[in-house]
Amino acid sequence: MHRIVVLNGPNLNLLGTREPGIYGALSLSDIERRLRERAASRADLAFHQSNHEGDLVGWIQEAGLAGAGVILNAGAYTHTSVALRDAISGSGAAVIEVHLSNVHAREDFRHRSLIAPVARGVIAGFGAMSYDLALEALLEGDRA
Ligand code: CA2
Repeated sequence: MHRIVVLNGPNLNLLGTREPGIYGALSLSDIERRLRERAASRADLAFHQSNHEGDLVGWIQEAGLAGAGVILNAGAYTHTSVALRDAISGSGAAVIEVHLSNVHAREDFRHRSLIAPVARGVIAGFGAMSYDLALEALLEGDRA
């Protein structure tokens, strides 16, 4: 069974409450539910959210040690965090960076990701489906 850890960074706990025009109407629990339905018997999913950078660093390190794939929406830390980048490269975890919104169609400061160069790939702009696509990419990548 493939192990996949889904990590969500700061403010993503607010999904579904505000800014539906940018992030969609689904809550993070809704996203978790649809991802678990899609994964079904194909992957063993763990799902976490934290507003604290160190929590995300810890979960990435654990995933690397466990050989689990990671779907990471690092939120605003995407654009600022050397610590998350170092955790990914240092742990060897296979990470797919995801975003609900198309960050490249937004403010300039969202165009730069410190994580993208050490990620397997980046999926942005498809709302909750960004997570679905990342799941498929991780499962397909394991078959390649
Ligand atoms: O599009 C994404 O998934 C982002 O990672 C979301 C982050 C943003 O900083 C990134 O640039 C792109 C922000 C998440 C904040 O989510 C909220 C949801 C509802 C209300 C307020 C914030």
